[in-house]
Amino acid sequence: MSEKTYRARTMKEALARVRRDLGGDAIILASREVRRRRLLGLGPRELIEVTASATMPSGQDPLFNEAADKNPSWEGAGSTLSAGAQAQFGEQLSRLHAMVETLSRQGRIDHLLPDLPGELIPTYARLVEAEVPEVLARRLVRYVADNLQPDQAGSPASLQAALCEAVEQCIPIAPPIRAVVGTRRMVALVGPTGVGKTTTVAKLAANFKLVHSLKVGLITVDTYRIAAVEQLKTYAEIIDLPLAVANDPGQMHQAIEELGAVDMVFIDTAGRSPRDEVKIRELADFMAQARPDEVHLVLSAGAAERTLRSAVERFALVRADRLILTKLDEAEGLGAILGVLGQANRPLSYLTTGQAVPDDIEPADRKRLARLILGLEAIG
Ligand SMILES: Nc1nc2c(ncn2[C@@H]2O[C@H](COP(=O)(O)OP(=O)(O)OP(=O)(O)O)[C@@H](O)[C@H]2O)c(=O)[nH]1
Ligand SMILES: [Mg+2]
Repeated sequence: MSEKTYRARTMKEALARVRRDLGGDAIILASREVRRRRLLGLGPRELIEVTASATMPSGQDPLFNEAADKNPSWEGAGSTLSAGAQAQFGEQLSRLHAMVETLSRQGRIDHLLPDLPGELIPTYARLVEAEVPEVLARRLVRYVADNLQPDQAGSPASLQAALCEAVEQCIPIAPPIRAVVGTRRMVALVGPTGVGKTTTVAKLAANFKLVHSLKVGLITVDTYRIAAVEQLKTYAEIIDLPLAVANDPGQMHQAIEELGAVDMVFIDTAGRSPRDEVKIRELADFMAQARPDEVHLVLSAGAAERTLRSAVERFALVRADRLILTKLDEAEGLGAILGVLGQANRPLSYLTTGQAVPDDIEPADRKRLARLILGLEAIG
């Protein structure tokens, strides 16, 4: 098993290279920050250096091939290892473990993570690979390291549970929408274009009507595109709900009155580009007239961290008090949203996991999201 060293600007980039070169099962032996001399001052001065080693698939590791030669039943990849090969493999693993410990004691693991127990390096790598922002990943691993009981350090299951718990601490949760028969509760969904607002309104409305047997009405203020009104109208017809349209903020009261005595009103709004401050202000005017009980900012879980952060910043004008994360089924590297949740300082109300109305929605659950972020659980 040979060691290889990779240098990149960020830990994430370095790990991506390791993965590309050595495969997903590669073992990270050490990582550190290095300074380099730059030609004509070009390129970054600080780089992350990662030393990794491949865990060879059986049949490719010379160690196993050697065993195969001595074992006539060997048939290449996937075959059962002989007892001798297993013993040798175990020995090699212990040597590797000892090496990591030595490196760790020498402070060569990473000065970004001083005193990090060697066992936690894969934990850190897992967070970075899940696209958790590096600063947060370091904080999480630090937290796990500081709270680890001596008997937990050697147990991967305990480490995983501790990490999961640490991630859960970063996920604020809002209770699901609470509706009371005879009391009108108004909920508006706002957010960037195409994130799934209308679909989510339809999912929520259908669930409150069909599962909770409440009287539900819909309002759309998305009158910019004919197709948008048609889209909500279609859902309203299928679910059999009254729909009112407000063309400008002044029509909001009338639209609410048109719905009559309902227990729940869902307001669907036009998608706004976070860069379009004028349109976001107009949306804020609609909200000022409607005075909804809850405003949920809808964000696509698959969006880049920068995009999510800018949406949170720009939509602050609309005073959203909760977040809905959509398209979890499409997203890769959910870790980015952890940093965004910290910035948004708003609890998560719902998660959506597909296009199907009304099924693909669930109340946000801290444990479930933490496990999804860490890749310990799959959607569905
Ligand atoms: N995979 C997946 N697709 C979704 C989900 N939610 C919505 N979509 C799809 O995303 C697309 C856009 O959904 P809409 O509900 O029209 O989005 P919107 O935010 O109302 O869009 P605008 O009104 O144009 O801003 C549609 O094709 C939906 O089926 C989800 O949870 N997962
Ligand atoms: Mg829409």
